[in-house]
Amino acid sequence: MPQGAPESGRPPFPYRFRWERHRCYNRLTLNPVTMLMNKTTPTTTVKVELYTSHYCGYCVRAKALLERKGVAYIEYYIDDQPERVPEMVERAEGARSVPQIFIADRHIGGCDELYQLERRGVLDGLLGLGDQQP
Ligand SMILES: N[C@@H](CCC(=O)N[C@@H](CS)C(=O)NCC(=O)O)C(=O)O
Repeated sequence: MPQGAPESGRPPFPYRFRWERHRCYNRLTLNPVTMLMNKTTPTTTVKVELYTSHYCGYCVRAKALLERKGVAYIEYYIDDQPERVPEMVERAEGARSVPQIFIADRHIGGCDELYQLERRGVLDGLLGLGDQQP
């Protein structure tokens, strides 16, 4: 058996670390599958999309804000789906950094812009949260 061969189905290092991180992120993500598994009820039906990558602190921060609000989002990991990159760049009008965030198909920008909207008190309105926020 080669050195570093998988134990109990785990990929060998260095893939193992990435696999662990992926699992960790997936646990945090309120994607439709996770919501079904955790029986999490979203607080809004507004479509929120994020283009993200692994090992991206800005992505984690952006997702954390949405999760605090109980907002479900669709996440496209561009390292797993490289075909999404041109799509992201086109929708984000040339921006290449991650995250790129869209609320109801409207381009918001990255993590900084998301938090800026929150500070200005307009994010909940865009998310359709109104008075229903927990
Ligand atoms: N100001 C941006 C910073 C995002 C950023 O720097 N993201 C890194 C990954 S954590 C990135 O995409 N770097 C590659 C690049 O800028 O092309 C935001 O708030 O989203």
